[in-house]
Amino acid sequence: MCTRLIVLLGDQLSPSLLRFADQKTDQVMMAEVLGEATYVAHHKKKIAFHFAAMRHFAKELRADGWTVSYTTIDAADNKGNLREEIQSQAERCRPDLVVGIEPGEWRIEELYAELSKTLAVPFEVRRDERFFCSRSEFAEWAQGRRQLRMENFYRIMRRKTGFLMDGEEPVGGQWNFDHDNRKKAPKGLTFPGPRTFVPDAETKSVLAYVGAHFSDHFGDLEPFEFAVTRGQARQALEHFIRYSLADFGTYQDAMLRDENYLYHSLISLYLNTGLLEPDEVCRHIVQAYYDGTAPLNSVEGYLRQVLGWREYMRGIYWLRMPEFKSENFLEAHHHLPSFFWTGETKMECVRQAVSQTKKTAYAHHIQRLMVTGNFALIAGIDPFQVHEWYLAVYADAIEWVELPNTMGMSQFADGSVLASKPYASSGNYINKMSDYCASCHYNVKEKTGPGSCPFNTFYWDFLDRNSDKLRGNPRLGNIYRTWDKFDPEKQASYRAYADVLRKELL
Ligand code: FAD
Ligand code: DLZ
Ligand code: SF4
Repeated sequence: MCTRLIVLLGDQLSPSLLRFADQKTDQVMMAEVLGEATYVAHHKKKIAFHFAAMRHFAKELRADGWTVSYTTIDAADNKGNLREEIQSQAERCRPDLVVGIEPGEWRIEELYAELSKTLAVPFEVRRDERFFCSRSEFAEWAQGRRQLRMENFYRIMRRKTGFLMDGEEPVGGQWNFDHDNRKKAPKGLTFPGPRTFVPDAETKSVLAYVGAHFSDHFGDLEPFEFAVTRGQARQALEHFIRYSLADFGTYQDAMLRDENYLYHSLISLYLNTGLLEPDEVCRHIVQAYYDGTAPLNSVEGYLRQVLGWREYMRGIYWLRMPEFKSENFLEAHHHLPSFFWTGETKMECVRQAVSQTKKTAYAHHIQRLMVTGNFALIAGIDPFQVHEWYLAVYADAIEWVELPNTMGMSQFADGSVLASKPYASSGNYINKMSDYCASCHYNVKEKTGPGSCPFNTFYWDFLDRNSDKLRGNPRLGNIYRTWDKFDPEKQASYRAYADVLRKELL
């Protein structure tokens, strides 16, 4: 018997979510269920990370005095899905009230709406207070605006939180220091890499289970080096601040062969499951600037990702779901090529991004946006299939953050709601920001025809194919003027070779 039964999901591993609750009378429930591990075929590391982090969190809650009913994936009475687990725990505990916290995915939002009608006891959904901006606050900001630009939203968040603010003015006199950022990584840089952790006995038993039962899922299970507790996640953050933050901004967009992390933090999976909270991350990052250990361009650049982009993506997700998921503004219908799963392609940039993803369940933002995402966009792959791929393969992928990044920012499937123009580029951008092209089968300098970089042909073909939808975009005016100046034979050669590539690659 308990007064309230509080449901915590695998991305709600934050004690702060229990601030409203009473240890003496309330009970927490958590459940590892097959349904959550298979609604898309998640990367093995992602499943293991969630189960291991959930188990460790439950243990910490119990040590802290909470009563936790926890169903492991191998429990004989495991119901296999959240609906029945919640129903069965509610019957067992017979509370006055079941409490859920705002979930991170639309399908669970629907489940909660259904449970509030069908459960024998009242079901209440509480706000997830870990975010700086509530869903309703974002909706208010968005109302009546023709364009929802991240930069405007970010400034409001800076003012609201006071991070890097000098009264009403931004510290350093500017909101954005990107002109100091985004350099190619020169030879000779050393990268500390993220803090790694050795699995304990609990995590090892999860790894054994996942290895035995999810062997058909994408990705390598081991080595498994993620943090699985809040304490470890904090160490990972401190390690990043100490060794990488200072150079984060400058080389944020760089890509190097066989370098998985460069100066990136690898904390999105900890933030998205709640092992770290956005407020503690922002406070520690900003402190590094005041302590003089990291320059403003890096600190502001990092703050913008967490306080700006992350909150903005969540706001857009809840504003635009459920229609968002089926949008396809550019009417792209090709199937996702098999090399997204195997990495077997002669395009070195794609090979690097996919094989690294397979090994680590991680790729940094520019690999996701300008390599795999860019390829899918300009080749005309169905955005829903692209979305399902990103949701499955990255350890940090929860739909509220993955879907707007994929369907909105990367695939332009919402037609300019999120991004003011498509993130489409030829091989030139990849060559500028990486060392991939030097060892590629294709020649980035060749514009089209056999042996040329496929990104070059697909780029112009993409603009040409989507001319009726994109030509009017003021940010694409110059590029369409360039296309219009190509003589008709040159234009025809791009179109013809794009057909050849589609047959070869898709
Ligand atoms: P860093 O580069 O060190 O950045 C710091 C933090 O800023 C991240 O941990 C993250 O919390 C936040 N951040 C940075 N960019 C974004 C962004 N665009 N949106 C939201 N938060 C951001 N991020 C996810 O957390 N989950 C996803 O499923 C996801 N899917 C993506 C899919 C596509 C197609 C693209 C283009 C981007 C996606 N991102 C996603 C955003 C971004 O790529 C990752 O947050 C980042 O690569 C995580 O690595 P990191 O922790 O090393 O980040
Ligand atoms: C990703 C994931 C996995 C693999 N397994 C579980 C699980 O067994 N139980 C659970 O509560 N959550 C899991 N998660 C995270 C959920 O998918 C996430 O909580 C929902 O998508 C709601 O945001
Ligand atoms: Fe990628 Fe083209 Fe460079 Fe090859 S040449 S690595 S396909 S951008």
